[in-house]
Amino acid sequence: MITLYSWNTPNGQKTSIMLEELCLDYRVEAVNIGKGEQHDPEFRRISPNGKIPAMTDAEHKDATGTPKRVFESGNILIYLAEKTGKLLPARWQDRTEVLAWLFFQVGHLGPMVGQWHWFDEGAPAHSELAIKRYREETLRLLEVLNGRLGAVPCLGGTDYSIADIANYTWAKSAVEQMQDEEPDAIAALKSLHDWLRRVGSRPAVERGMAVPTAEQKEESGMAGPKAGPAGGGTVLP
Ligand SMILES: N[C@@H](CCC(=O)N[C@@H](CS)C(=O)NCC(=O)O)C(=O)O
Repeated sequence: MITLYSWNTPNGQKTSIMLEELCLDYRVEAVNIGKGEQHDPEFRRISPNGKIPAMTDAEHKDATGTPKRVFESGNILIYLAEKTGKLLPARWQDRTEVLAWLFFQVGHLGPMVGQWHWFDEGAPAHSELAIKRYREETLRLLEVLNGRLGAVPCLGGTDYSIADIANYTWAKSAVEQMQDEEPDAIAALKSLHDWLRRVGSRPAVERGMAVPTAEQKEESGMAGPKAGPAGGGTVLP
């Protein structure tokens, strides 16, 4: 049995969409990052960097009977693709294109949108320079996606893959966030909008976007709020 530790954020939703696409049996532990549950020492044994999403897979246990841990959302997508032989092509010419767009999200789109969001809404002090820098970079990355999707139906080429899943949640969030500020620039991204509609209408994507549900949050047994610096604190093995 797989256990997914997650919350309703683009990185978390990437992994629940993947599990839904693969029709795998999994249970959800909701980790309320607004309350600091990501700093729980028990959780950090699974996710050493104190971030969601993370996962355990009881199909593979070590000598002590501890299920295999899998952390970092991009790694989770690759792990699940390799476990099932789905959504990541085996042919190297196709695989390298899918992985390129996966890493584009992990290294560019996610961090830029995340920083833009934080400087715009979460930072204790206003920095126009930082907001401008991350907003412009986000828009540029959306334009890169739009260019690619003008040439091929899916980011990896012809087939839907983990590259589409990874970029979907972040592109959706960025487009929604930028719509009011840059309406003309966002409206011009026709191929991106078409892809967002196509990916967003997949039943597995709709289900994955809703995880953790209110019910899953209620059932989760995290010990409660924990004090701890964002992304810092004691490093556990
Ligand atoms: N590189 C990581 C980033 C994960 C990440 O930043 N997760 C955020 C939610 S989207 C989080 O856990 N934030 C809590 C915190 O920073 O304390 C991944 O792709 O899994």
